[in-house]
Amino acid sequence: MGAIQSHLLRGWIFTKNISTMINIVLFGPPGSGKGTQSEKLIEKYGLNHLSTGDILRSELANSTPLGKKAKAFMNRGDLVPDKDVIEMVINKLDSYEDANGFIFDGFPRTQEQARFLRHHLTDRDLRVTLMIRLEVAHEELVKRLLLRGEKTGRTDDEISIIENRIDVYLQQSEPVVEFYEKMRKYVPIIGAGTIDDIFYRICQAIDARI
Ligand code: B4P
Repeated sequence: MGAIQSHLLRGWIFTKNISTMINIVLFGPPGSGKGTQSEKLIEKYGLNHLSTGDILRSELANSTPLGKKAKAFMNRGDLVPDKDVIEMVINKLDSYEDANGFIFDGFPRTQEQARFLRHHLTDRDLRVTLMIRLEVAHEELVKRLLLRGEKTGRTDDEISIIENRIDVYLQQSEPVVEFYEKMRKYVPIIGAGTIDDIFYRICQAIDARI
């Protein structure tokens, strides 16, 4: 039984915790600053970080069966199939012992993943508090990712792969906005400017909801 489920069975203190949990979906194109802002949000709100990109890179580095399968998709800048990502997320969520909530960084990226997350949370009497999309111009995204590629050697930060990741985002991930818009959870945030200015805007949006 997962940690979140067991909390549900342990009386009012845990029920109270659950009702105050903050679950943020941090969404946006590659290079929009999801990872950067997640680090700051985790510190401020005491949340667990669930980055599907980070988990997949770790699977790849450890040459696990999932990592071997994901490698080709990631190297092209395509999405890893929903079934594999969802299975991976279930395992990860069930491994957390305690939390004020989660930052879902780079997940969901398809409507199928969004539907899964809603069901998974609803089954545990939980919900997404809000979905924040970081909005950044195309040229700025490319500039940031090329710079990161130079600094870190991350292999998918290469121009043709970056362009494909942005196309994939526009075609396959953008419809996720509509999913959360219908639920009145969607908040667009300008993702240009200094890291601290963007963080301030995100915190204002979160604080207005909690
Ligand atoms: P991710 O790791 O999620 O890669 P990403 O979308 O490029 O986002 P990332 O977090 O790295 O970048 P950020 O916006 O923080 O995914 C990698 C791959 O994994 C995908 O292509 C896909 O194949 C697979 N995958 C992951 N999740 C999946 C899912 N749910 N389903 C299917 N497949 C999945 O940008 C950070 C860069 O911008 C940094 O260099 C930072 O320093 C810079 N930056 C941030 N804020 C800035 C600012 N204000 N000014 C200047 N630079 C800034």
